[in-house]
Amino acid sequence: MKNVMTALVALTFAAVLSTAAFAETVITADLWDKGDNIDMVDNLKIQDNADLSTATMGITLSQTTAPAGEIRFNATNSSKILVHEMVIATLPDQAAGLVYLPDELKVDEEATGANIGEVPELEPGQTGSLSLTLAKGTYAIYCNIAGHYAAGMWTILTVQ
Ligand SMILES: [Cu+2]
Repeated sequence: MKNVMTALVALTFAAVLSTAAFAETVITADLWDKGDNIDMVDNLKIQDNADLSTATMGITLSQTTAPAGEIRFNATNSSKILVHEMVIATLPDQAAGLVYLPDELKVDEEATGANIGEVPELEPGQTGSLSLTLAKGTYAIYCNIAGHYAAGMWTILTVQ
Protein backbone atom coordinates (compact mmCIF):
# COMPACT_ATOMS: atom_id res chain seq x y z
CA MET A 1 0.00 0.00 0.00
CA LYS A 2 2.78 2.39 0.84
CA ASN A 3 4.42 1.72 -2.52
CA VAL A 4 1.16 2.46 -4.33
CA MET A 5 0.82 5.76 -2.48
CA THR A 6 4.38 6.70 -3.33
CA ALA A 7 3.75 5.93 -6.98
CA LEU A 8 0.56 8.00 -6.96
CA VAL A 9 2.34 10.95 -5.39
CA ALA A 10 5.12 10.67 -7.95
CA LEU A 11 2.61 10.53 -10.82
CA THR A 12 0.72 13.54 -9.49
CA PHE A 13 3.95 15.47 -9.14
CA ALA A 14 4.96 14.61 -12.70
CA ALA A 15 1.55 15.76 -13.97
CA VAL A 16 1.89 19.11 -12.18
CA LEU A 17 5.37 19.59 -13.60
CA SER A 18 4.31 18.85 -17.18
CA THR A 19 1.32 21.20 -16.86
CA ALA A 20 3.62 23.94 -15.59
CA ALA A 21 6.05 23.39 -18.45
CA PHE A 22 3.35 23.96 -21.07
CA ALA A 23 1.23 26.56 -19.31
CA GLU A 24 1.06 29.98 -20.92
CA THR A 25 2.44 32.94 -19.05
CA VAL A 26 -0.11 35.69 -18.46
CA ILE A 27 1.27 39.22 -18.38
CA THR A 28 -0.86 42.21 -17.47
CA ALA A 29 0.00 45.41 -19.37
CA ASP A 30 -1.10 48.79 -18.07
CA LEU A 31 -1.19 51.44 -20.80
CA TRP A 32 -1.15 54.63 -18.79
CA ASP A 33 -0.73 58.38 -19.04
CA LYS A 34 -0.79 61.30 -16.66
CA GLY A 35 -3.86 62.88 -18.18
CA ASP A 36 -3.90 66.66 -18.31
CA ASN A 37 -0.23 66.97 -17.35
CA ILE A 38 1.06 65.32 -20.50
CA ASP A 39 4.29 66.77 -21.84
CA MET A 40 4.83 65.34 -25.32
CA VAL A 41 8.62 65.13 -25.33
CA ASP A 42 10.38 63.43 -28.24
CA ASN A 43 13.61 62.22 -26.68
CA LEU A 44 12.46 59.17 -24.75
CA LYS A 45 12.81 56.58 -27.53
CA ILE A 46 14.64 53.31 -26.82
CA GLN A 47 17.56 54.49 -28.98
CA ASP A 48 17.85 57.67 -26.90
CA ASN A 49 18.99 55.52 -23.97
CA ALA A 50 16.11 57.25 -22.26
CA ASP A 51 15.45 57.63 -18.57
CA LEU A 52 11.77 56.80 -18.39
CA SER A 53 11.32 58.17 -14.88
CA THR A 54 10.30 61.48 -16.46
CA ALA A 55 7.82 59.96 -18.93
CA THR A 56 4.23 61.15 -18.77
CA MET A 57 2.89 58.07 -20.53
CA GLY A 58 4.06 54.50 -20.55
CA ILE A 59 3.47 50.77 -20.52
CA THR A 60 3.90 48.89 -17.24
CA LEU A 61 4.06 45.09 -17.35
CA SER A 62 3.26 42.83 -14.42
CA GLN A 63 6.56 41.08 -15.13
CA THR A 64 9.50 42.04 -17.35
CA THR A 65 10.90 38.53 -17.81
CA ALA A 66 9.08 35.40 -18.92
CA PRO A 67 9.92 31.86 -19.98
CA ALA A 68 9.94 31.10 -23.72
CA GLY A 69 6.63 29.79 -24.98
CA GLU A 70 3.08 31.01 -25.14
CA ILE A 71 2.54 34.39 -23.53
CA ARG A 72 -0.83 36.03 -23.14
CA PHE A 73 -0.87 39.80 -22.78
CA ASN A 74 -3.93 41.29 -21.09
CA ALA A 75 -3.79 45.02 -21.82
CA THR A 76 -5.82 47.76 -20.18
CA ASN A 77 -5.87 51.35 -21.35
CA SER A 78 -6.07 53.08 -17.99
CA SER A 79 -6.00 56.56 -19.54
CA LYS A 80 -8.92 58.89 -18.90
CA ILE A 81 -8.49 60.79 -22.17
CA LEU A 82 -6.25 59.11 -24.75
CA VAL A 83 -6.40 56.16 -27.12
CA HIS A 84 -3.45 53.78 -26.71
CA GLU A 85 -2.38 50.52 -28.30
CA MET A 86 0.21 47.84 -27.59
CA VAL A 87 2.56 46.55 -30.28
CA ILE A 88 5.15 43.80 -29.79
CA ALA A 89 8.50 43.99 -31.63
CA THR A 90 11.66 41.95 -31.59
CA LEU A 91 14.56 44.03 -30.30
CA PRO A 92 17.82 42.43 -31.41
CA ASP A 93 19.87 45.53 -30.58
CA GLN A 94 18.63 47.66 -27.71
CA ALA A 95 21.10 50.47 -28.48
CA ALA A 96 19.68 50.73 -32.01
CA GLY A 97 16.12 50.76 -30.76
CA LEU A 98 13.30 50.61 -33.28
CA VAL A 99 13.26 52.23 -36.72
CA TYR A 100 11.67 55.67 -36.22
CA LEU A 101 9.87 57.80 -38.81
CA PRO A 102 10.33 61.40 -37.57
CA ASP A 103 7.85 62.84 -40.09
CA GLU A 104 5.10 60.57 -38.76
CA LEU A 105 6.28 60.57 -35.14
CA LYS A 106 5.93 56.78 -35.26
CA VAL A 107 7.90 53.56 -35.29
CA ASP A 108 8.12 52.06 -38.79
CA GLU A 109 5.92 49.00 -38.33
CA GLU A 110 6.97 47.77 -41.78
CA ALA A 111 10.55 47.28 -40.56
CA THR A 112 11.59 43.69 -39.88
CA GLY A 113 10.25 42.47 -36.55
CA ALA A 114 8.68 45.82 -35.67
CA ASN A 115 5.18 44.36 -35.35
CA ILE A 116 4.89 40.67 -34.56
CA GLY A 117 1.52 41.16 -32.91
CA GLU A 118 -0.58 43.91 -31.42
CA VAL A 119 -3.58 44.89 -29.36
CA PRO A 120 -4.97 47.60 -31.65
CA GLU A 121 -6.29 50.98 -30.51
CA LEU A 122 -8.08 50.88 -27.18
CA GLU A 123 -10.38 53.64 -26.03
CA PRO A 124 -9.85 54.91 -22.46
CA GLY A 125 -10.87 52.18 -20.04
CA GLN A 126 -11.01 49.49 -22.72
CA THR A 127 -9.16 46.16 -22.51
CA GLY A 128 -7.77 43.78 -25.11
CA SER A 129 -5.58 40.72 -25.23
CA LEU A 130 -3.09 38.96 -27.43
CA SER A 131 -1.40 35.56 -27.26
CA LEU A 132 1.98 35.00 -28.89
CA THR A 133 4.52 32.21 -28.82
CA LEU A 134 7.81 33.94 -28.11
CA ALA A 135 11.29 32.48 -28.42
CA LYS A 136 14.15 33.44 -26.15
CA GLY A 137 15.18 37.03 -26.83
CA THR A 138 14.49 40.67 -26.10
CA TYR A 139 11.24 42.32 -27.12
CA ALA A 140 9.98 45.88 -27.15
CA ILE A 141 6.38 46.56 -26.15
CA TYR A 142 5.31 49.98 -27.39
CA CYS A 143 2.43 52.25 -28.31
CA ASN A 144 2.52 53.56 -31.88
CA ILE A 145 -0.07 56.29 -31.67
CA ALA A 146 1.75 59.34 -33.15
CA GLY A 147 4.18 60.79 -30.62
CA HIS A 148 3.70 58.19 -27.92
CA TYR A 149 6.79 56.03 -28.53
CA ALA A 150 9.09 59.07 -28.51
CA ALA A 151 7.38 60.27 -25.33
CA GLY A 152 8.47 57.08 -23.60
CA MET A 153 5.50 54.80 -24.12
CA TRP A 154 7.48 51.57 -24.39
CA THR A 155 9.03 48.90 -22.22
CA ILE A 156 11.27 45.87 -22.59
CA LEU A 157 10.35 42.20 -22.09
CA THR A 158 13.12 39.62 -21.75
CA VAL A 159 12.15 36.06 -22.73
CA GLN A 160 14.47 33.46 -21.26
CU1 LIG B 1 -0.19 55.54 -26.46
